[in-house]
Amino acid sequence: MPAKYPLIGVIGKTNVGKSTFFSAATLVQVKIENRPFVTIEPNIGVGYVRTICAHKVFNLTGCMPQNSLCMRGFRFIPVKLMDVAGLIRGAHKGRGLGNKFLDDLRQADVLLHIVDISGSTDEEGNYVGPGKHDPLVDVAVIENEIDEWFYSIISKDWIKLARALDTLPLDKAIDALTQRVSGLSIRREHVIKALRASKLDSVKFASWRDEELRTFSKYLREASKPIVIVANKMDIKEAEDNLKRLIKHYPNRVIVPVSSEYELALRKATKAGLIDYLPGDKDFKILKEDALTPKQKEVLSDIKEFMSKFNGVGVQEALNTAVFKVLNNIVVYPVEDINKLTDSKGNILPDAYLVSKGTKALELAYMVHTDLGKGFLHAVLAKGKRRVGGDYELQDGDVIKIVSTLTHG
Ligand SMILES: Nc1nc2c(ncn2[C@@H]2O[C@H](COP(=O)(O)OP(=O)(O)OP(=O)(O)O)[C@@H](O)[C@H]2O)c(=O)[nH]1
Ligand SMILES: [Mg+2]
Repeated sequence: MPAKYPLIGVIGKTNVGKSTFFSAATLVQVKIENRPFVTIEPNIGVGYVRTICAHKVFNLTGCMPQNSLCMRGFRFIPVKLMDVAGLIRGAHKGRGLGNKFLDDLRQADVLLHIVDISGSTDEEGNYVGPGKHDPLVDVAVIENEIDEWFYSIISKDWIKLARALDTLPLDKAIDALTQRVSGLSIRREHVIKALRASKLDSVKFASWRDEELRTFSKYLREASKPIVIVANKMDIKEAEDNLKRLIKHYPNRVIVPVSSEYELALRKATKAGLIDYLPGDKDFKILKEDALTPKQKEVLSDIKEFMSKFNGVGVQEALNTAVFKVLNNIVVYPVEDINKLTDSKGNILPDAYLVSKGTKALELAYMVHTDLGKGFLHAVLAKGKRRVGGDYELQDGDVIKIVSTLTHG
């Protein structure tokens, strides 16, 4: 199984800033307007998660990244982002643009739920001005639409499937069920988790009624497509009280305060050479004071103030939270030369792989190349030149050489 980039789905009510967030994270230019249903077809782009680069950890002067980027000692590793059309209440019954377009997110590993925390848009996504709408309502309404979408896929032809599942021992039934939902990027462990959480692991499948099916679908969605709440438009005054209420109301949810608009402005200013800023920084430096218009100066000063208050503008934090905290991914660096930390061509720390916590050295070997896996002998960690076996559990930041009888990978 080759290493795959995590796919992050950007979802939310219409006109809350999904495309602005997407554009800020990927610098792909997309349509952004202050009215509902601007985005119709999905936008796909590449964003990055940020971590300290191993070359810093190993006290090297630099590296030669191939599958990722290194800037100022930070490794930026690609992730895929997908921005889809907006939802409204009743989308699963066909309101607005419906929810069929969510099928584009079948392969998503994690969802970012963009919420207009300033409360500037009503239930239908019309602009009504800050503080006029309660964003807490949106969280419940939109996530219900997501769960309805999931339920409609899982429940399709259920009776027929359930009867077949009941003829199998539980272990095989779980395999068959996983197979059936694999198009939703659902793995066996997700199915097991959902069965346990819904206390349905010893109940005959064919006896599930609508209620059981809904409960199971909800847990399965939570396990396979966890949602991070992005409290967007934090730059608007009214947002702060709403954020406090949101956190109080959802104490167990992962919530990241963000200003997508500020991040987009910072990235554009960086591209234009006006400022020095790396996504995820908590501050920036103005490079060309003279080239700035009074308006630009004013905006940058507002952004600076915001950043010191919120520890940055939040877009990078949202991506990092989704991949590292929620998906529990870690970063590992496969190399060929364990002394120089290079690949066969002499590139220093060329590749940074995102893998799930718990991934074993042998599994990594297969991800790098099937041959490396097939001929696996052992692995060596750069730290302490320690030799480890195939069942060694990789740790975040590991630089590792796979020793294999088949080295032509
Ligand atoms: N103040 C502020 N405005 C924002 C922010 N993010 C987005 N907006 C504004 O919100 C409006 C809607 O932004 P979009 O990114 O088009 O929203 P969307 O969710 O993609 O909308 P649809 O595709 O129509 O569903 C635009 O006017 C943006 O400039 C933010 O962080 N702060
Ligand atoms: Mg949009």
